[in-house]
Formats: sequence, C-alpha cells, structure tokens
Amino acid sequence: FDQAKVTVIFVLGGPGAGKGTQCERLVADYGFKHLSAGDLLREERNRPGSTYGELITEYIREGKIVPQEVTIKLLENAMSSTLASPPHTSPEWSNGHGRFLIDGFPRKMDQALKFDESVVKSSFVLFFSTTEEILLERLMERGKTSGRDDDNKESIVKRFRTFVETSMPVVDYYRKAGKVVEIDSSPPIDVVYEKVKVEIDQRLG
Ligand code: UP5
Ligand code: MG
Repeated sequence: FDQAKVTVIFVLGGPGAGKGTQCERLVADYGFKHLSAGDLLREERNRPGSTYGELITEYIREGKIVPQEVTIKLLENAMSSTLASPPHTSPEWSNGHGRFLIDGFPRKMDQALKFDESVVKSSFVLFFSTTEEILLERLMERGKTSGRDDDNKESIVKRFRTFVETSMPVVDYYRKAGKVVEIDSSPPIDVVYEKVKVEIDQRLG
C-alpha cells in the first residue's frame, strides 16, 4: 500500500480492554474503517470452504496467535477491498485516501515486523491498559451473551498469558519507537472515549 494514501492506527490492549468498543465510536466520528483481526479470523473460520477453519477455531479457543500469514492476508484483503469501494459517506475518504483502525493486531513480534515491512507502517498505536481483574469481569459478563467460544474462564486465562508473554513485547517495541499512546481503559466507556478523542485530534489534525 502507498504509505501516503493510507493511515493506519493499531489498537492494542488486553482481552476485553475495550478495543472494539472504542473503535466503533471512532468509526462514527472520524470515518475510520475498523478492521478487527479477531473478527476477520472468526469470519474466515465460518466461511464455507475455508482451509483454515479448524486451525483458527483451535488457536482462538487456546488463546494462541494464529500464524501471521493467515491474519496478514485477511487484513490485506480487507484493506484492498475497502480502498476499492470506500465507505462513500465519509469525507475522510476523498482523494483516494483511506484511514484504518487495525484492532487486536499485531500481537506477536513476527506479525509486527512483517506488517511494517511488507504492508504499511502504522502512524501510532492506541494502547488500552487496565487490570486483569477488570478484564476478567468484563469478559465473563460479555460471555453470558457473546457466543464467543473463548469467553470462558479457561480460555480467558490462556488469553491473558498470551497477552503478557507474546503481545506485551510488541507494545514495548513500539513504545521504544515513541509510537504508543497509552490510555487507561478502566473508567466508563464515555470517559475513556473522551481521552481517545483528545489523542486522535492531536495526531490527525
Ligand atoms: N466494556 C468495554 N469498555 C468498557 C468500559 N470502559 N467500561 C465497562 N465495560 C466496558 O469490550 C469487552 C467487554 O467489555 C464488552 O462487553 C464491552 O461492552 C465492555 P470489547 O470492546 O469487546 O473489548 P476488546 O478489547 O475488543 O476485547 P476482545 O475480547 O475482542 O479482545 P481480544 O483481544 O481477546 O479478542 P480478539 O477478537 O482481538 O482476538 C481473539 C483471538 O483471535 C485471540 O485470542 C487469538 O487467538 C486470535 N487472534 C490471532 O490469532 N491473531 C490476531 O492478530 C488477532 C487475534
Ligand atoms: Mg474485540
């Protein structure tokens, strides 16, 4: 992708930190295209004829990171098709320019390096941080209705471990590069979003 024509913001944070929730708000106010890596993987798993269905199911239940080739391909395809037919209601997409929120990716160093090198570099990283206690409470609550087969105590504990061991190094890597905007996502959704808007306004102008 032409670096001058796409703006990418990575949205990271532990399982249940509120990535998806905050992204939805940003879409409404700033015309971003929201691409959740987890949602793309779940869609691919459900697609009839998908070669990766079983693999994805297994990895998600175990809270492990699906091999990067699969996820990067899904993201690239989604970005291309969005650019080919942009969300026409958004003035932000005039002049063939696109802006993307990439949610829940990259969460392993190999993904980060590969995407930066062969797809496009992100402008910055929104990182939502809170305590495991809060994350667990949110996910258990959501699990009552979400239908997600990783919203159970056993999978959640595995997701936490992967986040600490595998995904935090990615956050630290971008932090060293001065790219991380950290936001405490413990407060109520509206309070968090006010902080998000301030940071986005400063950086996107
Ligand atoms: N909620 C949100 N914000 C709140 C607030 N401020 N106060 C009170 N409640 C709040 O929110 C979670 C719940 O909390 C909701 O009920 C919400 O109302 C409430 P949500 O916005 O959904 O949080 P989010 O951070 O998006 O949580 P999610 O569960 O989606 O995060 P994960 O990172 O675990 O899930 P994801 O879908 O990204 O990935 C799932 C799996 O896919 C991974 O575990 C992995 O196996 C696989 N994967 C890969 O292999 N590779 C990838 O690159 C990406 C994913
Ligand atoms: Mg999510």
